Amino acid sequence: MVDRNAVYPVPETIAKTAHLNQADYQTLYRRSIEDPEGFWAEQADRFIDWYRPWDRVMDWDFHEPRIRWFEGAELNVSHNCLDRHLETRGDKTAIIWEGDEPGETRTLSYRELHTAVCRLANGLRMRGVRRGDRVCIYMPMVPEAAVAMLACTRIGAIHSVVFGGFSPNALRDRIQDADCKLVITADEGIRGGKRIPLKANTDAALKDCPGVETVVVYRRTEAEVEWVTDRDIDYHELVAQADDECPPESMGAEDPLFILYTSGSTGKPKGVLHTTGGYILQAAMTHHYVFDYHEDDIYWCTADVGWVTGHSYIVYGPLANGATTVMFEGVPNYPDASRHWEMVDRHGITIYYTAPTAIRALMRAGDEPVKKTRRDSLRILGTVGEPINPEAWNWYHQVVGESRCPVMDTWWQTETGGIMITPLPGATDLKPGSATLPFFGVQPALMDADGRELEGEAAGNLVIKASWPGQMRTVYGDHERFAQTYFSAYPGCYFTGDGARRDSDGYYWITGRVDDVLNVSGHRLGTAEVESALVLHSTVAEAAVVGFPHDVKGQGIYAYVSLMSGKTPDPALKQELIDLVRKEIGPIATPDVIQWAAGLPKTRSGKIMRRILRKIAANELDSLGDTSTLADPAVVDELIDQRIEPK
Ligand code: 6R9
Repeated sequence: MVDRNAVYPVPETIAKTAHLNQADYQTLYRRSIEDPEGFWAEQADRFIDWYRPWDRVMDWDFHEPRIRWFEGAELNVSHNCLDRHLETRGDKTAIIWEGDEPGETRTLSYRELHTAVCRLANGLRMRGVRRGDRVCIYMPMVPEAAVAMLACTRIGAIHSVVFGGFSPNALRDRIQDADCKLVITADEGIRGGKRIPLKANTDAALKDCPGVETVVVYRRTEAEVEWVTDRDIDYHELVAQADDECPPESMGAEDPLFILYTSGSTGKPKGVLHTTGGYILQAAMTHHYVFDYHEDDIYWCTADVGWVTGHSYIVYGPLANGATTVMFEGVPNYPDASRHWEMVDRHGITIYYTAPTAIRALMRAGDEPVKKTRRDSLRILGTVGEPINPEAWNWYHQVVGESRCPVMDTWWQTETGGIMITPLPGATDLKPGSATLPFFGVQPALMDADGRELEGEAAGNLVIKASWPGQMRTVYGDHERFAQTYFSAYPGCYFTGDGARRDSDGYYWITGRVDDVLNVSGHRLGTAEVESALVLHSTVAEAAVVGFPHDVKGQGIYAYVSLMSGKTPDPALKQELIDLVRKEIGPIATPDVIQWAAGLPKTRSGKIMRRILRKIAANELDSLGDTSTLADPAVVDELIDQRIEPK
């Protein structure tokens, strides 16, 4: 049985070498809140190389909202991740890459990575990419994905990485929204032995993207692909023609660095915009403290560069700190459930950062695949993406880390740029399932439904009361949506969309989203996105999508679908709807359950009561709550009768 009140103090071995102990954390945290300008100026000096200093550390107002950090300063992110390391770390391994098949590896030193980035940066320029232009990166997990990101930052182009699991239509929407002029992709990706037709997907997406002038194609599998003369160019041909010296652009601290699309509770995914100075500082500094990073660590974050975790903790944070970062192309259970642990042994990994869904999936495979490996190089473990249940935390701590490695449960979001609530290895006693305490400069608070701040032990909606350098600056092309989404619910505060509880030690326990955002295997999805895909089908009158608790995925997707009158449901139609969702969004959005619904529970004003639909999906029929306000309470009984138990 899991002891839910257990507290794990800092292990002796960690305490001996840790950058910070508990008293250091408290002193620094207090300083970061009482004198943010002084604190952040010091950190900015320490972690980042600037071409020109700032005129002002911060200038923000959540009412407008307006957020600026280090205005007036100039820097270049690729310089910070590469050039400044060359003198002391030129031959140090920057990237260890492991392919989908075990043992297929490549390493790039800082010098080699620098050259690769300069060449591609020049190649992009030859293709007409200029400062401020948007470049879409739709790549598998190969080093060239990181090279592409860094090449953009080198010339001041704004990248928009789109996860390789997204469908052509999802890719098209993102390219159109950011008005990208160039796409970097690959012939195919490979994950878990399966091929992903990235170039074919790109070709399909680009049918409706006239603004794209160039497609750069990296050959991963050498598969035969269609070729559009004049538009398409082979990655190797492009870089072969390009010079290997490329002076970095001097960028303003508030110049855009990248756009990354993420799901919200309404409408299409939003283009989260991050800027240059604040973001890179947040990424570098959190990577250093949260993982207690030391020069000889071998660091592995198992995310994909298509998500924010890959941006901040595979590429930007580790490389800014001159670390060796591992990039893995495959999946945790291919060829078997020992893969990650074998990789830990083979590469001597010391810091391992993954998602609860991966931990739960591997936990299911039992202890044997773990125990047959050594894992004695491991020092620090981390998790991110969703709440981790104490059972999974315990297994991770005891079985994977042999009770020796502290587990950093890091809470943050695409919008926050970097880690916000987290333990620090040498400073924080751990409680399984709690993200514990705020990082430097972060001021979390809990709000009740009426917008009143709750004190002490409490549960409510999680907001952040003051800006931090890595905060998103706007929704690309739609500042009003930025204001509405994050700053209207609790005026003067940033609203996270998450609920949380604070215990008597001031520890935060994130309980999950309080809006209509799903978290499926750590992937964010809006219920509205899935619903809009379903209603595209000509037979569908209405659809309502909710999440339900899923043992491995965290949440599964339960869809209630009403058909147009006269249409009759059948299994073939179900398959058509599933295919439609996969086509519109991608396989990650595949509904686990589709239940035909003659009617949906609605208020008299016509609002769908999702609360009731969630209860039915979760089979919590005793706590349906008040259904008397429904326009037609009888629909609930019918939905319950026809409920489908998820597999
Ligand atoms: C980094 C990332 C953000 C949402 C966030 C929350 C959930 C992330 C968590 C966590 C509990 C943690 N989340 N980390 N919930 N404990 N340690 O995942 O960004 O994809 O934007 O998702 O993920 O619900 O609001 P993103």
